[in-house]
Amino acid sequence: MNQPILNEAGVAAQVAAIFESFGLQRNVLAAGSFAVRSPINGDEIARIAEHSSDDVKQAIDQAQAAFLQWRNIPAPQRGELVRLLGEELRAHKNELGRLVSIEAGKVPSEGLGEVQEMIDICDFAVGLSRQLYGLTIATERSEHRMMETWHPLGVVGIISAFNFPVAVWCWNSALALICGNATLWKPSEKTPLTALATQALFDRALTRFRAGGGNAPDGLAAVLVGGRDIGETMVDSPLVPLISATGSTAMGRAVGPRVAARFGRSLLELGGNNAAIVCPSADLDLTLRGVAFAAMGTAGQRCTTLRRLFVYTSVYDQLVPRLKAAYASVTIGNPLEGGNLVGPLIDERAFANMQKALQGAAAAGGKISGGERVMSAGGEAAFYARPALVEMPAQTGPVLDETFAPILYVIPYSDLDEAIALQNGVPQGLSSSIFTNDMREAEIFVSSRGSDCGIANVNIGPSGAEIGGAFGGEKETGGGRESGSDSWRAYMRRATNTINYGRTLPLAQGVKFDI
Ligand code: UN1
Repeated sequence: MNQPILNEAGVAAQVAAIFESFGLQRNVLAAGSFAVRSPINGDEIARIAEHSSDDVKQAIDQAQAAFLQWRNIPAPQRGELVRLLGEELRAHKNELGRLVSIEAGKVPSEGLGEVQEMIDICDFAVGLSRQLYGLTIATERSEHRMMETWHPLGVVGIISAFNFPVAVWCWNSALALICGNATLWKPSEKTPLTALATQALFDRALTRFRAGGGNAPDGLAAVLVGGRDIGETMVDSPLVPLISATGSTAMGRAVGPRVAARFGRSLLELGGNNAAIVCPSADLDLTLRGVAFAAMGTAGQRCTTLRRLFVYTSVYDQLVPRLKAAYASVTIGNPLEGGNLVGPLIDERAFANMQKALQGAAAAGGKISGGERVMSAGGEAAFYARPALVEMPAQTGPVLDETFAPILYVIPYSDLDEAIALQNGVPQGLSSSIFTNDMREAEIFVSSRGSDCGIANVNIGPSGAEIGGAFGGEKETGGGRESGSDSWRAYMRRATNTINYGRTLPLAQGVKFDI
């Protein structure tokens, strides 16, 4: 690449134009000392203002005050605000998607796909705003009624990662808001610009909501830019009853116990070490495409990325050479230039971690194809890598870890139970797949003796989930569930109500207490 990719006339100018089109001042991009870089070429694209711990405390107080008002607004009206957010996202999908590409390095269809997830969850939340159902429960006493009611929780603290810089906020916020909560958002230090842009779209929706007669307090949803201390202040605050954190298992280990120490709730979506099993009856064309996207897409930087592949011995020699050919030919480079399927790793450290894992794999007997740095793609300060396919003799060494990079470990197997045991034999439990046309194998895989993950798919790779399902996983993945199904319950508190509409006072369990 001879010409600079990001310069004043190029991508930095695009960032400024996107900010302006969202109603933000261009000078926000030069308002402080918090440096933001694009992984596309490693260049600095902004220096923004950082929030202090005092700012965070103030924001928590303001969010708490907002919550006290917002909880009184009927849920379907709260849904109207989220509907307007969805409209803003639809209207600005291209710009926000491009900003995701610039700041997180995603190829255009994945940047746009991320915004589509936001739109989808807004639609879902709007419908849900009329469906926050509680149960009516049979009571053992006459002239009594027993029911469950769901109430807003308070301020929800959201900690998000660089790889889905905006969608994960939206999964949490769209639900939290319709449930009657206020939200505070600490985005990844690597991707604050997309957060500021998203906040601007939220503010536009809020203005329109108010113009239409809606009653929404200030401080209902705020973004806090900065480092670890911002997260720590939220994590330790008794005014933040729920912390929803997405990131590494190490981060979750720091967050979970601290929130638990004050009896707060945490919703953790942590590391994955996702596997797929390729059975003898698998449709190998479909498998090839499913594996390629799941393992190489987003440069291996999804928490759902396919990292381990167990291939039945009789199809190994048909599938693995084809996979190797796909790995050798995949287009790697600037995600803003048409046609590339694999963009950059987020930074140098990600590349170093990838190389370390590959060295560990080689030491454990792995045969590596790919994995090298692709130098011409973005210059010295950018880190593009050819995805690596590693044929391993066994599940050892780095295969047991989540390395946030495009490495696929391939291991042969000859017995389905053995393959399921291997697939479950790691500390993480996010997502999993089986490729098979044998109904029995498919059903075993999704049964209680099959995959132990939060997501178990058939003839689909482990990544790229729709928002309608509950998203999250078991074991070191943290146990939280976000997004669809009944995940909304995590953002509310449940009350059991027993109502006596009679004139006597029968006690439960037949207890007598006559005075
Ligand atoms: C993540 O990587 O943190 O299922 C989320 C998927 C996406 C979400 C990934 N819908 O791959």
